Amino acid sequence: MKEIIDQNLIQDHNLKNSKSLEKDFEFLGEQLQQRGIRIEEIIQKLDSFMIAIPSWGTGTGGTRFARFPGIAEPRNTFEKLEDCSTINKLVRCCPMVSPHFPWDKVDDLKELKEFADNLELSFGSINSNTFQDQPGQTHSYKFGSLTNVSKEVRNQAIKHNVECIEWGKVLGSDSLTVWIGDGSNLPGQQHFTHALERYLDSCSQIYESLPDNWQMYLEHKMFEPAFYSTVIQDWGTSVLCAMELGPKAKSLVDLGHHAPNVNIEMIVARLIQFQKLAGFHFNDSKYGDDDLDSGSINTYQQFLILNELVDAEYRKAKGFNPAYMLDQSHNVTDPIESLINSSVEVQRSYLKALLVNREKLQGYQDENDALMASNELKLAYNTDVSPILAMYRMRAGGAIDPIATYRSANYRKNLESARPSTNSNSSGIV
Ligand SMILES: [Mn+2]
Repeated sequence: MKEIIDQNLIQDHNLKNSKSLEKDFEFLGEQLQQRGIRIEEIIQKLDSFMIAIPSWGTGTGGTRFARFPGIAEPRNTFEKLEDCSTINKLVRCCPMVSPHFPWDKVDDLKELKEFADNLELSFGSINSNTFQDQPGQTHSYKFGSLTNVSKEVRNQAIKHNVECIEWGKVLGSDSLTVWIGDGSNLPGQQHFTHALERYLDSCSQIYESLPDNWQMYLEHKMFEPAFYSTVIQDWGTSVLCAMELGPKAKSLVDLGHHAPNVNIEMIVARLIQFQKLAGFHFNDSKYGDDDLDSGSINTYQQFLILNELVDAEYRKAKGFNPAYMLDQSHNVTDPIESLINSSVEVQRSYLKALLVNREKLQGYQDENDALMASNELKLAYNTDVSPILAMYRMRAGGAIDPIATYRSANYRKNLESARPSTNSNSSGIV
């Protein structure tokens, strides 16, 4: 593949913007200095804050009503990696791809690993898929997978997860993310307790196949595809299962998988306290969805979540090492643009959380000064950290303005003939 986003293009764009960026960065540095914050220390923190791209997010998403594909969508895993590389070249904070099997299964996984290596990409958590039937599959998941009443069906789902671990080992991953759509659509359809017993039994068999350095991320979701009850419906059930399974099992927090108005940042604090926070699927939602771009709706909530993470970093909380990933559906935007924007929005929340003066906040808390405690958070949240984000990208070889640079490359147009439409409807969101 011809390198369409090349360094020269990025540098040409950066040249146009670098002078004003230097000025903005210097000005912000002076402002932060007055608050006792050294901007160079803050910007360095971004070096270790990386967000994985979900391979399936590179294709246009859809709803159960329709999908409206864009041009030059990736048709296979290799092309998905090309798009992930394009994103990372521009933002320099997304060097990992989280694959989804069997969607991303290729004949030669070593070839895929080499392909990723050449693009300076590595593989994040492996996602299994037992929420839909695949062509040629012996048993159907219509009535569940790991919790199905039939042992044959459960064994098929367990086998798939164990295979995912094997494939992940070849790709250099070190975690398996398990989300199941199992549940029921009518009261009485499923015995709540027996279904969860079957889940634990199935997961413990998968757990036994985990290499020593691997973790198992349990992802919950309140509803959908099951609309009356879901087996792993909330963080309580998820963490109970993680505790039953063992230290390698942890709870994954997908921002869109909670009941409305739930205090997600508090859930995050609880999971950190008990060393059960696996990581995140970042997205945003307005109603009961998990599909909108990160930071597009509830930016303060996203900041408060990152605030808990930075607090855990600050306290050097035991066992704290969460994995960050985006998980959203791009129905009307170019997925590359949404993933660029979203990764930067998560970085933005992280940066703002770094600006909170933790000693001051602790002081206000100890004095029961609710108003000033809130104002300390707001001071950080209301600071425009855009110059730090842009400076980080420029120094790392990325684009000061990644969207404008991407658009000027005519990426999709240039790939249109190489990637003809397949009318594929395989994009999913979990
Ligand atoms: Mn998810």
